[in-house]
Parts: sequence; structure tokens; C-alpha cells
Amino acid sequence: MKLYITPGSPYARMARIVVLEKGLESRVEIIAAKTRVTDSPYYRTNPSGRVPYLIRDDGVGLEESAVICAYLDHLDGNPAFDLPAGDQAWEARRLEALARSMLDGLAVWGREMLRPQHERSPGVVQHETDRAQRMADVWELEIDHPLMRGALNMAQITLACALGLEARIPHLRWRPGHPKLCDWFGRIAARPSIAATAPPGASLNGATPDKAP
Ligand SMILES: N[C@@H](CCC(=O)N[C@@H](CS)C(=O)NCC(=O)O)C(=O)O
Repeated sequence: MKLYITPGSPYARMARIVVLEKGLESRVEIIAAKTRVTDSPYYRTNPSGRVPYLIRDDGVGLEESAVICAYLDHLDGNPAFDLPAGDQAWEARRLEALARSMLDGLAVWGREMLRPQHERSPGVVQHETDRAQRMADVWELEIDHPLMRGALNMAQITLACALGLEARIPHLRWRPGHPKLCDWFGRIAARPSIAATAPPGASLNGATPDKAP
């Protein structure tokens, strides 16, 4: 199988984490795609131009991090990241959606910061800055949920990838005032699959890192 990624994509990172967690390194070739450029050869592989993108052994391509993660997790017939039974399934879905909501906002913010400074929208940046702050407040309260403290699951992977975007977005400051979230992130960031997929840092187009602990 071939998994197309970019090193900084948090969505691709989720798939890369599942590859490592499931010991699929020998079955999945990781390929860096060239995204967001005119006429990239990658568009002949995946017309949407997005990552992650998985080409299965039968040649069929899959989009969407959640679909790709579920597919990889089920390959061995012993999924580790399926929903728990009963009412807990709704809690798991709620938490995963909450983490994805934060991630989606941060992805918009990160994309804006990749644009040249004169093309950036201050309104979009402010909106996403405020959203990220509110979501960090919510997660400071939710992080003690048993599903966030138990065995690794998709909500935890998604939140780790969202918070890890601090390396890519210099003004993302989710840490101040959120000690429990800092503690949680410190632990999960040390997990080998999370550490091995950490995004490269970026001082994006003139923005200055600003990281109070
Ligand atoms: N909903 C998608 C989002 C994927 C996505 O937006 N990926 C970004 C990288 S973080 C991308 O490929 N952007 C390239 C482009 O927009 O052309 C998923 O969960 O996989």
C-alpha cells in the first residue's frame, strides 16, 4: 500500500500514527506528496490534491483521515480503535468530533499563515485564534474524561494532532491557563508513534514564535 502524506499535515499524521501503532511499516510505503502547487504530478494520483491518501493493495484509493485510519486499523482483523460498546460509543464519538472541530479550525488558521503576509486575512486569523482559545478552555475541562485517559483511541489521536500544531502555528498558544491539557499532551507526545510523527516546526512567512509555557 502507498500512503501519501505531507510532513506537516495533522490529518496525514493521524494515518501515520495508526501505521505505527498497528505495526504496518513494512506494508505501507509513506510517500511525501507535493500539495498546493499548480500542476503537481500528485494530482494524477489523487485528483483532490489532499493528503492523506491511501492506495490499497488492490489499487483503490481512499481519502479522509478517519476512513484511512479505520481501514488500516481493521487490516489485521483485530481493530484497536473501534468505538467502545453501548453508551460509551456516543461519548467516544462526541469527544472525537470535539477534537476534530478544534483540528479543523487550526488547519484553517495554519493554511492562512502559509499565505504571503499581504494575502492573509486578519479577520480569519482572529476568528481562528479566538476559536482555538475557546476550544482549549473546553478541553481543559474534558481532558479528565475516562476515554481521554484510557487506552489510545481516535479522540486522543485527533486531539494530539490538533495540539501538536503549535509547532506549525507560531501564535497558537493553547498552553497558558490549561495545566491539565499541558500534562496530558506531555504524556501522549512521548508515546513513540506520536513522537515519531511530530510535525516540523515552522516560522511561517515572518510570523514570530510566541510560546509562553
Ligand atoms: N477532511 C480531510 C482533510 C484533509 C486536508 O485538508 N488535508 C490538507 C493538509 S492538512 C491538504 O491536503 N491540503 C492540500 C490542498 O488543500 O490542496 C481529512 O480528514 O483527511
